[in-house]
Amino acid sequence: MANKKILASEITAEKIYYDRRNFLKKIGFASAAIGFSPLLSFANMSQAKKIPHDIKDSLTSFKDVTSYNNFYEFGLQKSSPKAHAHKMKVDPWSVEISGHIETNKTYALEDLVKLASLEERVYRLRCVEGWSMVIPWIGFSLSVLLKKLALTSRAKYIIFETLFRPDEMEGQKSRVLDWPYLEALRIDEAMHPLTLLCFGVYGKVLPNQNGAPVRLIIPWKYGFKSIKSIVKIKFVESMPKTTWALSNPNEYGFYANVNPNVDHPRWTQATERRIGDSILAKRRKTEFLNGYAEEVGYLYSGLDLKKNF
Ligand SMILES: Nc1nc2c(c(=O)[nH]1)N[C@H]1C(S)=C(S)[C@@H](COP(=O)(O)O)O[C@H]1N2
Ligand SMILES: [Mo]
Repeated sequence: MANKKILASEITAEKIYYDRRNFLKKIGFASAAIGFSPLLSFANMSQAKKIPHDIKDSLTSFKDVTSYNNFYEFGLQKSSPKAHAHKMKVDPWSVEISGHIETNKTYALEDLVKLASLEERVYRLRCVEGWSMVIPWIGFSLSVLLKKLALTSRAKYIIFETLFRPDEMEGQKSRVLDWPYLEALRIDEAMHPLTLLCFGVYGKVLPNQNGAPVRLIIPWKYGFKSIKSIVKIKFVESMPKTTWALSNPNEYGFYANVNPNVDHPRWTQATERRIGDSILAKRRKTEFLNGYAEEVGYLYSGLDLKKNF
């Protein structure tokens, strides 16, 4: 009886996925024809090169990373994305790139992921609501992609757009936000090597609730800048209006740099609750630029961060 239990728990989702693929291969189905994206396999992700980091805190559990989420396209509760994101179809997937570049370009996901070898990077994620996690993301620097595109001199900002498909993303049927979800960065922020184009987490392809199949991670900014499930990228000349800044400009700015010295109008940003800590644990001190000031502080020299929050 005990034995049987162990065996059952060993049959993980990946194993089932793998066995099914091997089986289909043996019987001669092309993986593309049956809707797998062979380049985004578990095997790819588990081979990502581990990049050294100096975060001493332990990783947030896989369970918390994949079940306590913000993805308003699937509802407002932290549990909504996990409950509903499986309805989003992520294969086929492509990313359309336009604006101030020499020629517009569309990348199939399979081609995008091939632009560079994948890396596993452990980053802190600090949500504007006051909680944080430590997460092993997989991807490569967004700069790899940007260097392949011939930007014109008018490309000063980069806009990202999430999938808009209300039939699969039921949260989009309500007007809580102005859909599709839009985020943007200054080009120098986007070019910074820490800015990650992310395809996986914890050695696996991104679960839908974490923004499959491709999202952004900007570790020194509040989580809402790290836009999920990207389908469009556009280069523009002037600072665009982004989703959260549009919905409440007094509370959410364009920059959204993690800053313990600039409070949200309704709560402090000086401390945070690490997801997974005991209810009795003390809140942790939030670090300026989420602890990445040495790397990215220069981007904001001369900028009044109280005004440009
Ligand atoms: N498209 C889209 N991207 C999004 C969000 C969203 O609601 N829609 N939520 C953001 C917020 S507020 C946070 S904190 C992070 C959460 O990422 P995670 O669920 O993978 O931890 O995703 C960000 N990206
Ligand atoms: Mo967030």
